[in-house]
Amino acid sequence: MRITSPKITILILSMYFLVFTIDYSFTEEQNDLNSWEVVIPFGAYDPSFDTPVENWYEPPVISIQKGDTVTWINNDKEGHTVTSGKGPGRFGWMGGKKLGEPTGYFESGRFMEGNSWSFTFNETGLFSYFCIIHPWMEGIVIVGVSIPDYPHDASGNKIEKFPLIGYTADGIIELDLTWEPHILKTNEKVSFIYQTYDPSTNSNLDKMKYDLILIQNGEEIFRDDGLTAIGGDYRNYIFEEPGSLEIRFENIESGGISGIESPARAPVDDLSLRTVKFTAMVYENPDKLTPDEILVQPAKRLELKYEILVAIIVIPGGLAVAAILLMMYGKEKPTKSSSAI
Ligand SMILES: [Cu+2]
Repeated sequence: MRITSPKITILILSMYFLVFTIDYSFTEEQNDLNSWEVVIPFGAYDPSFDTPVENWYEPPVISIQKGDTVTWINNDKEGHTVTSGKGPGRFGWMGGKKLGEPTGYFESGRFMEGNSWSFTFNETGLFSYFCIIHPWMEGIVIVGVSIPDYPHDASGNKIEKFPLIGYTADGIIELDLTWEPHILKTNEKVSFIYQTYDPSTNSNLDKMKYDLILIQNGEEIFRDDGLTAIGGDYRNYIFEEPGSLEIRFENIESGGISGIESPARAPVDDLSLRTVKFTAMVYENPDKLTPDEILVQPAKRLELKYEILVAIIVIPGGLAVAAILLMMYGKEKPTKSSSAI
């Protein structure tokens, strides 16, 4: 196949613009690990639609870790505050001249042009803030917790390897448990995968009945019964909250006839002996902690700019790529008699 140079140029340009556009939309201001800057740009004092600012606070939403410090720098010509709480937003302020509602968690007081104010966040959560002098100015700080790169049990011990192995109190049944992904996070699907064994022979026990119970922060959040049909089973779960977790298998007993002879097949007098417990920690997911409030930012410009980017770069870029692919493969088709496509 031969591609003429103008086509290559178009292809490269399209790719460049696509990549450039994608990069652009994910650009985030990030400094040192523990210190962050938010700039109050020139024009933030002005609530009108032709104000030169793109955002009242730049960036308007900042995601940090617990213990990090945020410094707000005033580059505007008027004094501003950084006040925890909910501002009325530009339209709320315009409509009813309402002022915001401070929560009292942090309050910078007025600081003037060229000055800055810092606050260290030692609590996790979503904190909105505003300027008490110019209440249309709003921003958000999202404080997550640091997620380790390995899983923990509920006592804070590192889980070194999977599967975790547990035994019933009577020693008759071994239960091996693993979960994917290994680090449990909120708002992300987890698969618990487990198998039952006869520890005396190390053979897989099929058709074992069990109840699976998930207890998080002392509260039962999931209960289901099942059968390890071919010696194993699994359940999926999505955690909504972070915190300590107990994964408990109860009432494990033979659920049917099997080809495998084992003491585990015998009737059980005391099912309370047939429990296996594991623990784990669920972490707050910093990637899926989205603000539940939408900020009204200064100008419609932002959206417009995005639309223009899409219209003039992404769509033609995509079309150019499609066209080139069509030209490349479209032309080749008739010449290839035995295509493996
Ligand atoms: Cu202000």
